[in-house]
Amino acid sequence: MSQISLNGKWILTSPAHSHLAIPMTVPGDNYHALYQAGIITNPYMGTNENEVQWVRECDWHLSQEFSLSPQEMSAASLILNLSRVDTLANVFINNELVLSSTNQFQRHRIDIKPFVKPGDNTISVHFSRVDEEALSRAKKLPMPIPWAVGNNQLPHMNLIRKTQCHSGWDWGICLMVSGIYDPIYIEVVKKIELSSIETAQIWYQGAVDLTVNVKHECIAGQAITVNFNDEIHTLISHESGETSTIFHIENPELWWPSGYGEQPLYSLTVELDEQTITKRVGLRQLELNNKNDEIGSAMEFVINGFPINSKGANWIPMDAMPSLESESRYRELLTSAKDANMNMIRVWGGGQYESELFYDLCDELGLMVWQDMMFACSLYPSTDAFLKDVEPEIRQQIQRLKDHPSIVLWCGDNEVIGAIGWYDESKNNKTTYTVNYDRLNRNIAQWIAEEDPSRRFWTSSPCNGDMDFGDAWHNDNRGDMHFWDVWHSGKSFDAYQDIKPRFCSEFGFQSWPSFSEVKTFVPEEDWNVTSPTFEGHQKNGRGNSIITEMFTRYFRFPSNFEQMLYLSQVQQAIAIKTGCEYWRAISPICRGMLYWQLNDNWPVSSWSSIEYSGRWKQLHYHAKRFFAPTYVPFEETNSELRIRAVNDHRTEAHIDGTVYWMDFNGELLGKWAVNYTIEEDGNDVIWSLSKEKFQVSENNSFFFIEIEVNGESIQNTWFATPKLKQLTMKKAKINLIQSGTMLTLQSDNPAFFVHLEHDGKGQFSDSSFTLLPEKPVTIEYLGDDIETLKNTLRVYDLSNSY
Ligand code: BMA
Repeated sequence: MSQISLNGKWILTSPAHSHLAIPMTVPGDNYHALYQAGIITNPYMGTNENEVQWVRECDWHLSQEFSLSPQEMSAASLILNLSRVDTLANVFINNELVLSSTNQFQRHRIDIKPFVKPGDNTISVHFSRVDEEALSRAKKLPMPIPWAVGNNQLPHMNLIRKTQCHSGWDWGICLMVSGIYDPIYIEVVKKIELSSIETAQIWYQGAVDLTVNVKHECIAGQAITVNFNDEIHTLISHESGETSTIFHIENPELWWPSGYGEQPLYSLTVELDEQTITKRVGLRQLELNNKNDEIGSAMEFVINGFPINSKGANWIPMDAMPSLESESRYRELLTSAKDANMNMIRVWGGGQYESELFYDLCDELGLMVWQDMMFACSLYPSTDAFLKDVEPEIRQQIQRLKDHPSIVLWCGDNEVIGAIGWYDESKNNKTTYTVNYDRLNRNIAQWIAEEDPSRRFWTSSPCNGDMDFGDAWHNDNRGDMHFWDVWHSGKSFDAYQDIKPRFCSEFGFQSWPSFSEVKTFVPEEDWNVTSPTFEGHQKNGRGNSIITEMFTRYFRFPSNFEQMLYLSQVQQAIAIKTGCEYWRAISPICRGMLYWQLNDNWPVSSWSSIEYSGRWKQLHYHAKRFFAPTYVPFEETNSELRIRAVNDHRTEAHIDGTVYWMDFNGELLGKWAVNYTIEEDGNDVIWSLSKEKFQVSENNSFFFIEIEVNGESIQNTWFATPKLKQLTMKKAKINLIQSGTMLTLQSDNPAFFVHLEHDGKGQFSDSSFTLLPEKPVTIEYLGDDIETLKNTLRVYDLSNSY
């Protein structure tokens, strides 16, 4: 019997709208339910965001009936499990208050046995307005605590423990959702409650001891079985409420980040009194190397003794309407990350501690997780009341997550140290606000250290290191860096090459959505980058101007709306590639790069490389190449053009390839074979050419390398200037032959950023690539919507964008 699920159909009502009673699926949110019931229009379409704001100005009630059998009623306790309750919620069982919850990130386990009866029972959850509570909390503060003006559309959301981007962000719609986003259930405890399990690893040469600690109700004498990888240990419950056992594993199969090895996961199952907890355990050693060196100090993750080049992107919540989170979408997004050769994801502090599913998938796919605590871009109070709200949140989240092998770091927040310097109140009183920061942050560090001594705590992202409250946006000697000089400060793309970050955890460049994506949310009369819909779906004040201004710097101005969309994605890909390619070329100085941002939570113009629908932008195809474990970045010195080989593998790699020097008519000016064996974790120059040799034809020619490594082919292209508008590029005529899912492209002239797009689902094996004349390329369509592919397939390239 063990669990009674309360998931499924509930009824949503609002005291402000007495006529309204609609079905709502839990787990889920009220906005989605209102949309499904036809009460509101789809908030993501057109300018509808403005029309649906009334929803946050009401209280909302959710209720459901459930029934209990006499047998269930005979249980010792009936534990109601609630998590991700958003946010200010009173929970009633048969009209009696059993819980007042004020923090979306806390979990609750309440024995409701005293409140229920055999037969029919009612559970109801009353959500109250968050904006009013925030205002009233702000009035009671001992000093003003600045909130994220410019991101949030509502004031003081930093005082409420709710996903910070719900009230809008510089890529995010303002949807103040409420609801319950995790499964809700009653645990039937016959005699003794199984509360939780946790593991710890102690490593020896070639062996590991895995301790399994079981927490239970303080009742002695009950049998507990612990099954690790089919080895069974039987324990007896103890009156202290805790007992443990150790499994010794010789020659364990090691868990590795993607690209470095496999991700074996051992099963662990604990059973007590018909309650079961299962986990999958990855065995791996983890270290964060911050040792001082001749530059400053390292920022290098070391797994199983091997230094890792962390490559990936920042993650935001997958949907502004949590009802739309689903296993298949988590899987699709995270698989897309892995497919682009990423091995790390940063769960950004303005979102949410992710669902179990997210971390299970990261374990499975070998995606390391940099986990922020949920604080971002605002200041936060350090009052007793606030600390009291946050402490259980942090402790519970760490307990919940710490057995995931993918998680490699606990980070205190996103950009909160930096934010001290953003707001007038704190700028003018830095001492007070820095002390205030440290009071909260020090407590968070302490709670985390107590819950998980196995991982490092990192104060903030970005941060120069422990007790360093300096400017980590501009110090590239130590710690992690957020480098925004190109996007927010308007520097040119090559500014990425002016820094040598130890670990760049944020840097980004926006693009507009693809034409296919635009068709899903922009009415045709608004197909214009300054239309109301387009401007409503751009949340970064100067965003559209920056994109357009950058066009004028680097490109010939695109001929129409559709080509503007295409070119914005070329531009984004070039920007991010410029940074990543250079930072890989300086490895091991730089040991990590996570661009901003992987995904979108609604259809919008943003820094993402994957659109809301799951479609890869051009950047994502480029990332697959520039993040490849063995890659060939170009490098320019004063006198030479060079190609390097970088190899992240734990074994040597053999590179076989050709370098082409060609003019824009397709005339070959030079050709070199490259054959090179690059050692593990290696970085060597494998080809070079004196600049004098090609200076005369700089604007008339380009370099191209194609290599085969481990059976995969990777290409890279180099232009003598980032100002592609100056090149003497010829119009390309690209011929496409489709045979089922195979698409063969051929061009008369060299064609660049050749990009395939269609309105259906499914990626291509490659896109946004260079196509040389007389070298046809065959691309595979990896989806199953052949009909849409046939009808809507479009081929773009740079020469035809103007
Ligand atoms: C970063 C993030 C976000 C923001 C992004 C783009 O610093 O932490 O706050 O969305 O910049 O401005």
